[in-house]
Amino acid sequence: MSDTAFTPRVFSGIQPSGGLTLGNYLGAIKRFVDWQEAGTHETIYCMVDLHAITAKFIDPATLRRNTRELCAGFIASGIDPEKSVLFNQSQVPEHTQLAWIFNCVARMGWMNRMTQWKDKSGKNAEAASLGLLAYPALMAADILIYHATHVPVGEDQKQHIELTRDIATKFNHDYGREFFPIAEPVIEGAATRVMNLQDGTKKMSKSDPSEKTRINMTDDADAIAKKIRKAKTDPDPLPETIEGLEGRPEARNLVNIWSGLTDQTPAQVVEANAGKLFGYFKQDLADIAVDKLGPIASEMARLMEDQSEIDRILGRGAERAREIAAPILDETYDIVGMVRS
Ligand code: AQP
Repeated sequence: MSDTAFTPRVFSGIQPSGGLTLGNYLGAIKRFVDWQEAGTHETIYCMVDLHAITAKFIDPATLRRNTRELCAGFIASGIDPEKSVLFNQSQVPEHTQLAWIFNCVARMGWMNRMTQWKDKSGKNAEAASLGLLAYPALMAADILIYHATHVPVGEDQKQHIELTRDIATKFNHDYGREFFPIAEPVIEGAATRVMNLQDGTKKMSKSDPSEKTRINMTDDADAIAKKIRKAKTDPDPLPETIEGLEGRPEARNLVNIWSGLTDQTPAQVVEANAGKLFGYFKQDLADIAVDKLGPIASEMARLMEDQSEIDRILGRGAERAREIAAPILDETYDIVGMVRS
């Protein structure tokens, strides 16, 4: 395997820790589809089920359902399992095998500095799982087991990609080989950080206890419209220019969502709606959201009726993933000095 020339390859994953949100769709899946359609890179997308059990206990039936529903969400949004490799992480054991090597490369100080670890372990880090602390090393393995060169993610994952780069750099340096690529995070567009509908300073999250804070990709038209109508805003109308949204996080968030759904820039959205009261803006935004998301939700429901077909797609995806991952793991073991007979 060449030490310097890496196949242009995109990898990204989503946790089946709950139902897909509009944040996951705009910040991740919609952009995964763009990479797939651009055809410039091989595209590999994963349901990271091993990550999903790091933060809190998930009932096994729920985890299985979430994983299949996430797969349906990928496909309904435009990921074609023939064009992209689509699979769940636990069916490709090379991820955890490489993660062990990376656990021995990463330093405790690096892991302790991760903001997601600090946020999710909260005030009682002693009670958090070891898996939650090690999460970014597994994520580095998810990416590097495919020698991925580009990783499209939302803003919140930037620090983990930086850690992936640090792990690759240290491995390459320690073993004196340019074996792992230094993967580039790709964080683009207006909707890389979709915020909570009730608090514009917090990220929209699938595990937030309140349903009102997020739009789920399985929500029906009524639920979408209601959540947008009830989204928190301030009393002022839309400003004349984008600068007028400064210090108005909830207003900015709705403009970003409009932008993400329509592919207009936030400045164009503001210009087209200047002076409009939020009551009307939210009504129009609800119509746009229902129009875009409704067909995805219906297709997800249709796909979920045939779970054996979803399992077949995941099984085939895992086989294709292993064809890439297994030789990279073998060579890693060889570089590290594990006897292979
Ligand atoms: N609100 C968001 N805006 C933009 N992008 C987002 N992503 C997540 N939330 C937003 C992006 O979606 C991809 C998959 O994320 P994940 O499911 O692996 O984990 P997460 O970032 O922790 O997402 P959640 O919804 O907040 O999950 P929980 O609640 O389980 O922690 C990533 O590219 C992420 O950036």
